[in-house]
Amino acid sequence: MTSLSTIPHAQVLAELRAIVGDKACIDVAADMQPFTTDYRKLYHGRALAVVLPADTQQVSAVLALCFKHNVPVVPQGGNTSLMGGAVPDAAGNAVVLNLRRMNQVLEIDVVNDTMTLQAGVTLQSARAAAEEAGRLFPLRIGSEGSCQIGGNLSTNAGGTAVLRYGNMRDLTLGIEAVLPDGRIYSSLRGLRKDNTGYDLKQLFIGSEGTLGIITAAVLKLMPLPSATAAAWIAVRDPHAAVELLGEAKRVAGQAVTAFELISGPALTLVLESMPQLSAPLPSAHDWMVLIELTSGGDAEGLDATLMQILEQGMERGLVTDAAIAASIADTRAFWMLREEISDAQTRTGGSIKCDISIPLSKIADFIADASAEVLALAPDARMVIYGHMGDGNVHFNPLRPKDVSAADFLAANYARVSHAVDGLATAQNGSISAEHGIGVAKRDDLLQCKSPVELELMWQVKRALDPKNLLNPAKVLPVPEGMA
Ligand code: S2G
Ligand code: ZN
Repeated sequence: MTSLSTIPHAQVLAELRAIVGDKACIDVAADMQPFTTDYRKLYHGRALAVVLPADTQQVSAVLALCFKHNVPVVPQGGNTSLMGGAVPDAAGNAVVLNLRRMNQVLEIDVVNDTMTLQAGVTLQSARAAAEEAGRLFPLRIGSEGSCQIGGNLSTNAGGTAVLRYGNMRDLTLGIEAVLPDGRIYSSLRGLRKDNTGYDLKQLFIGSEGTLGIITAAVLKLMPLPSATAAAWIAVRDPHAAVELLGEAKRVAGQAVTAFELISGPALTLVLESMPQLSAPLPSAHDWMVLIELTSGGDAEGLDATLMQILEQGMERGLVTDAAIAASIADTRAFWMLREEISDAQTRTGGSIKCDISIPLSKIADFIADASAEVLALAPDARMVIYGHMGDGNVHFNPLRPKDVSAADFLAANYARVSHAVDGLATAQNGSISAEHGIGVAKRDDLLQCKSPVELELMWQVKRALDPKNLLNPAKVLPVPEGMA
């Protein structure tokens, strides 16, 4: 165990217990395991201790102690990171600081349309609290039952409603965060306009716990839609999907809430993995779209709008079949098929995750080019391609063939396939991580897609806020050659 600490670990543990209490300080390896292994069970770290602080003051005291004694700290919410961003490395000298005990909704102001809550509130609880108050908190991702608001903020989470409502940066008015030295930064103001100096909250949002630990936030609330219309549509190809999206925006404008692309292999994977689910269309298709419209108006009007989009799509040869949700249960069934794609990959193993965003005008060509490159490298890979086409973001996740083990498929293909796909995205001025963040999985890939000036600036910010490099060390920022 390589220790950086200036005092014996036993003393660190004693001081941690004095801050958070015995029960909230775990140091038995077996008990720490759920906190030191990532969601996809790809990263298996070790920790000096896991602490579960009850409030911001305890977070501050823990960070001040660790800063004083050079003890690295790994912030953790629901531990649903796909990029290894929320678990320690194998050195065993870090403290994992898990926020799940800080799970209170502090205020809902329905006149100001804001919700103030602690970072450890799960996304599902936050959405439920908003709905109880007659409002919508619109962030929607499959892991909502376990992911926490703090983690959604630290990765600037997106999900399936970004097209209409934006991502966490767009949904946040203020945050509270604890700096590596224990100082508390607070901008918990519910103001939609505040031009008083730098917008510091945006430094912490999306920084993956490397600049400060977000402990609370003020989030925007939206009107609860009174009408929802959804359809599962078979489209000719991704180009047709892009054209159909243009038609939907022309006809329905802001009402277009979600527009998800799903490849045939992605749906097949879900149906094979969950045989109790029904296929949404009578026959198989190479490309499909799940579209959802919502509005504050009447359901009949919205249904008519959806029908108009489908008729136009049929007339223009973009749409070859469609199933329209006849009830909320149908809509939920469509979303379950879509949201199961992620877990079905985790259960199957051998998924090469490329979370790409590309200008919408180029996304169809990218899908064709990347598919050709991947199939040249791994001819039998299952082309699990799906996601938020409306935001120019697709999860381009080649998956192992059934007769090849995950270990063999990843060993043979992970590096070259992800390099090829990321390289194509970068060449199109796209992003190699649209919503999942960098963690450790994509850290060194930033050397290929970030300019030296961008990396220098990020390191300058990191050094200014975390001069001892103790907070979530070795995450996000690669060390450029020659840099000390
Ligand atoms: C999605 C979930 C993570 C994954 O389903 O939209 O962001 O497995 C993904 O790709
Ligand atoms: Zn996604």
